[in-house]
Amino acid sequence: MVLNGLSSGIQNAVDKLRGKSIVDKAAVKEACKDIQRALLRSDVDVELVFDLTESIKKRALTEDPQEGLTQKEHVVNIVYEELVKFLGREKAEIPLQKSKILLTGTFGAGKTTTAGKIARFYRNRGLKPALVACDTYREAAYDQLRQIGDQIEVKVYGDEEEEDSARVLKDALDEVEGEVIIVDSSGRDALNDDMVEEITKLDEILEPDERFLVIPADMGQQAGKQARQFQEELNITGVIVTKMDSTAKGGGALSACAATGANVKFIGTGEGLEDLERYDPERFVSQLIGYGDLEGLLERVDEDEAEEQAKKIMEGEFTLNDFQSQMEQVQSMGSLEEVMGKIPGLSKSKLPDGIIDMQEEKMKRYNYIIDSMTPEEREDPSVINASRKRRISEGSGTDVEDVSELIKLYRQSKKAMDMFKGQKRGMKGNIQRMMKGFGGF
Ligand SMILES: Nc1nc2c(ncn2[C@@H]2O[C@H](COP(=O)(O)OP(=O)(O)O)[C@@H](O)[C@H]2O)c(=O)[nH]1
Ligand SMILES: [Mg+2]
Repeated sequence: MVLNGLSSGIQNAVDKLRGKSIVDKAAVKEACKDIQRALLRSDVDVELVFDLTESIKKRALTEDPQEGLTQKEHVVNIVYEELVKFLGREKAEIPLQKSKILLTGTFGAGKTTTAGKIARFYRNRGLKPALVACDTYREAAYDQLRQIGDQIEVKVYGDEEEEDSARVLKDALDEVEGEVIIVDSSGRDALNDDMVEEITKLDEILEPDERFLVIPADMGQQAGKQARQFQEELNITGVIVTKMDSTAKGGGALSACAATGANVKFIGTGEGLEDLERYDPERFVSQLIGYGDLEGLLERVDEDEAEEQAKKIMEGEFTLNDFQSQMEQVQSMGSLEEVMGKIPGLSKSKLPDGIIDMQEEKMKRYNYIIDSMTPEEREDPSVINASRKRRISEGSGTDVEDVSELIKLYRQSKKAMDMFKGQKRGMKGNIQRMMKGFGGF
């Protein structure tokens, strides 16, 4: 799981709180102790930890519960709100428009991998990305980026032979075709004069919209110091914290960045190019507390339609019509994988591979196929026999295999939905309502 030790520690604290019959001063204190322990283990700065638990204590013991909340819900809600503030407050804005992005960071931070992840992120949202390999420092850096580009079918510009990264960038810009230009650069052990000089040169040539500092989460609270330093020297516009999956120190890195005012834009959650999430503290804390983040997910879809769909899923009528409108919503929200990963109980491992790789092209084809079906077939795909399949494939200009593939994918999704349905109730609403649904307050 992405959040490692921090998640289980915080979840524990909240679960314990939830299990109490009354939440009094002693219970609040105990919860604060548990939260302190979890955060300190995650390498969060001691002073920050104490400030946080002080605020929680103070609010929990002095504020009256909002209308409609029990004392217990009230306290859990305060924990939630304070943690959100602590970990960054605002959801990262990533405008989907033409832009130029320069990546910087120390050796091994994850720049090159992240360059590919960002390219994939934009590609999946319908913008054409281009990658530029400006790491002329490390052996085979160009090859590494080119292989990444191949995986996601994004063109990589660069010159294996050229040693001057400024030259590489200039040449690339002369011929580059793409709406989002992502420039990878070379790192050093630390931000030294040599590196500042090189990045500054690239910066002048590129005139980027974003300068992202890539920081590995295993730096823990040291990430704050590094973010400040890069901020001062290179005027970074955002931070990407990588390797959230492979260290217990993610909480330290995120809270330290938040404390220095550095904007965390994305987090890296694995070695795969799909392992990138836009950073959203509310969603992140919902996950920490263990309630998934349906809220973050649903906020991006049409509310009424989402509710209607949620109801249908809960009632067990997940038809191809629902599948189709979900595909549409998903296309407007981000990759399906990203979306599914946010639904509690529907972790990646339970998802059929076909879903994860579903690309826009395929989605389009699937849409044509569903459009070519009769209303009866859409409501109940089990009536689709071989001759109907042929008719549908002809009508939609696709192959019979495509039709079979879609039906299979639909069945798998339905199964996943049924599983989800069995687990949880309550798809919509604010955190308090969500917690009611999940926790049995
Ligand atoms: N587990 C994990 N590994 C990552 C992540 N991002 C990058 N890596 C790995 O970190 C190593 C260094 O990454 P690279 O992109 O070459 O770093 P660079 O030197 O900054 O360009 C590689 O082995 C990557 O696979 C992440 O989010 N999670
Ligand atoms: Mg690199």
